[in-house]
Amino acid sequence: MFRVLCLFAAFKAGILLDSGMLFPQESSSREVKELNGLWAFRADRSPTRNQGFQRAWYKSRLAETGPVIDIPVPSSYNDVTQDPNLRDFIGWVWYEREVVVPARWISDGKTRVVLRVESAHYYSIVWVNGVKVTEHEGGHLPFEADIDGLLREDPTTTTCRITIAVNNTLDLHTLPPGSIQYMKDRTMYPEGFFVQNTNFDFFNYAGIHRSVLLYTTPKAYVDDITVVTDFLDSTGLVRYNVSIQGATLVTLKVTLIDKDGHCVVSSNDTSGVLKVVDVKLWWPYLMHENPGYLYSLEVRLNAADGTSTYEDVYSLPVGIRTVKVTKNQFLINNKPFYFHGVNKHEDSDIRGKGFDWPLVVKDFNLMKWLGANSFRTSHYPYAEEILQMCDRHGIVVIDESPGVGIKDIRSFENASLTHHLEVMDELVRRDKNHPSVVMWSVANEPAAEMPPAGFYFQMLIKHTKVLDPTRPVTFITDSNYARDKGAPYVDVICVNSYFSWYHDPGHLEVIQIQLNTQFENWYGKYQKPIIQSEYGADAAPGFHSDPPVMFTEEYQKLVLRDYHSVFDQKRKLYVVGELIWNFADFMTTQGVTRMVGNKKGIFTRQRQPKEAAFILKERYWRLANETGRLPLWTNILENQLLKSFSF
Ligand code: BDP
Repeated sequence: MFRVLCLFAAFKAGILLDSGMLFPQESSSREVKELNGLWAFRADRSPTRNQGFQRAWYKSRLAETGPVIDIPVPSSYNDVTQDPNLRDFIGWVWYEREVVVPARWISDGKTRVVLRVESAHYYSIVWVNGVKVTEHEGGHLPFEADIDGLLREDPTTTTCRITIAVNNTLDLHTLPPGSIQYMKDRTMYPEGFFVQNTNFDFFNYAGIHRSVLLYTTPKAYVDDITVVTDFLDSTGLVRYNVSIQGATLVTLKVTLIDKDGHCVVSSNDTSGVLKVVDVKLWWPYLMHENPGYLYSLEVRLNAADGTSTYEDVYSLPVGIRTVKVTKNQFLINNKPFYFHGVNKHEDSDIRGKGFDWPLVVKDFNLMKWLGANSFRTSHYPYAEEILQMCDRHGIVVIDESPGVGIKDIRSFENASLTHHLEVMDELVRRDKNHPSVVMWSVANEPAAEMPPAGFYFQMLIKHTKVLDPTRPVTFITDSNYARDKGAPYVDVICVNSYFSWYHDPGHLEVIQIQLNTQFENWYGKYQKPIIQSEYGADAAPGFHSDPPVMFTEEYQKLVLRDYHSVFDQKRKLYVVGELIWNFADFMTTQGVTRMVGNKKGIFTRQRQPKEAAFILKERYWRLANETGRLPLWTNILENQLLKSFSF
């Protein structure tokens, strides 16, 4: 009973945004039309970047107001042409695509048509047939507009012209923050010269990075579903809440279906607790023989108004699991979970941050090859399709907001905090139902020592816990424990450190002592579980030296080895995870410390292993063997692996 009460408490908190953001899905009542492919494109190169608005480029076909080029969606626009000015462009760019809308979507009067952009970086304005339908701030989360009303205004035309203007400029109150600096000295810089300054270490790729699509629902529809899960002995508990739009008189049927398609339990209420006998829990990869078990929650709605009847069907994948934190453990389904994983970026050759299925599948195969059971979405929310893969494969996720590079004191002002809170609303609203997401990270390495940081993080973390009281919250720190104003409020301490790299470069002999001190200090002060959320070293692939020097593959391997020996002592006490920086090399802005990007990947940007990858692979499989239960097929592989290493 107490558990059920807790589940109810979780629900009361709710989500503050007033509409849902369910992933678009085809069903017997819904259609999806992807608008991916080539879009017409023009960067507004006028000195003010404002010509597109002055000349109302959205009012007619883009090709009628000037030259256009082909740009693929999804993709960053930066690396697909030979034009250096487009690679480094700052300001408004314009995308346009015409689409034929099925006539029945408009003629039947019962259909809601939604235009959805999964992500466009950073600020977007959207027009349909020249009429503004929405605008959105933030480069990593979806936004939508209902457009059927507009389409019905002229039912004779089924062609609709979608224009999206996207601006990548970052200022002190955006997330991530940045600033524009104008260089006015004409003896040194050309007319109109300016730069975008940022305090983060990845290329500010821009454009429409994920799918754009049209989808339909009936006018009366399932707007949102929230599930929170628990279990008692062998009975699973799925507390659910369905929110409906477009009708008040509805009948509802909610059915939980297992993987074999059998109905497990059902209900006719819009909210309640479903009891699942002989529950199959959702387990992480390498913690159980059968990881990533998903039920499906089918919600079927029937509604009527004076003239029409409506039926809507939506199926939500549901993994039944719990997450808890003690003072020295991270528990999944009440069992200690040790994160042995990676930090990633959405980043690859040519595509930049553009979503790409072959890349996603390759990365999952590499993570599984490595024996990684988790990753952090450094330093922004990733595509929801990636979280769906995590749900299915049992890869555990620390879900991070784009709060990276908050270093200027003005970025702690109210305007920034308000936006940061909104971003957390959007993030939790999108990702709350993913069993793979086990913790929210509100920021990476903010200037936590600045006076306003304490209030800022207290607000942010409190707010996130109200949005979702069922998951722990953290922010990632690189500060000294004594200066860190956020640490008192987090559930898990996540620390980044680069001993023998940014500190004492070249001195491998400091790693063990400094890492030991780091852990003892943090744990001594806060008595909370600790994750080493970043550590690593750059290695230019193919660079070798013995004795090792920085930037060689040997040096990267030795840094890992020394960190690992301390992790092995502390993981028996209170260290609950280690995430290498980084899974793969990635692009950064140009600078003297970066040679064609950041080379701390254990894989190259093309996803080929450096020597360090094999060190990590050996370690992660060994950890999995000690801490988890491997599936049958991995035992066979593991035996082969053990034979090839001498421990
Ligand atoms: C960390 C940052 C990460 C950087 C990394 C590095 O969190 O974004 O890429 O340093 O310098 O402090 O490689």
